[in-house]
Amino acid sequence: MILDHNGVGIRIDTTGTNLIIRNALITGGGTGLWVSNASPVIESCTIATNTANGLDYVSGSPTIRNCIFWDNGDDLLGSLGPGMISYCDTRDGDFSGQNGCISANPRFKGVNNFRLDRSSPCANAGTNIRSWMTTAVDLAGRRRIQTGRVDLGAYEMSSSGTALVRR
Ligand SMILES: [Ca+2]
Ligand SMILES: [Ca+2]
Repeated sequence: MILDHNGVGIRIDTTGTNLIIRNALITGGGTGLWVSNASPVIESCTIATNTANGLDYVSGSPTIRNCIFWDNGDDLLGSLGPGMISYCDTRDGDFSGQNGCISANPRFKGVNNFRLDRSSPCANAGTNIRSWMTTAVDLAGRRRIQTGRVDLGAYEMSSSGTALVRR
């Protein structure tokens, strides 16, 4: 799913308690995700260049992992508990160094091209959730896990065309 919005990308309140959001690119004018009194799973998403905030957290217990929050007004806003977020890359550095989270330029391929460059620190930086990833594809239709470990964000770097292996 690519959500280029003008306002709030996805607003999750009590009616969306068990919502699962995967492999989504959320970008635009306003706030990407808004969570209140809900416990959604948000994984393998790229939430970038939202003019307000990436995630506006009010309350609830979301599970957020393997996501990139980059170049939003505030990437993560609100008092998220440390157990709610793992294996994410944020520009604002929230939770960096905890639960596999980092704060490093994801090296997108270009403006409005949120695929990862070969030098991206988000490559192979995620945690594999084999229950759904093994047979899944990324936002571009490529295998979700390549080179043995999932990448952060909605796009998996293709393993084809990688450097020759010397033996
Ligand atoms: Ca923040
Ligand atoms: Ca990978």
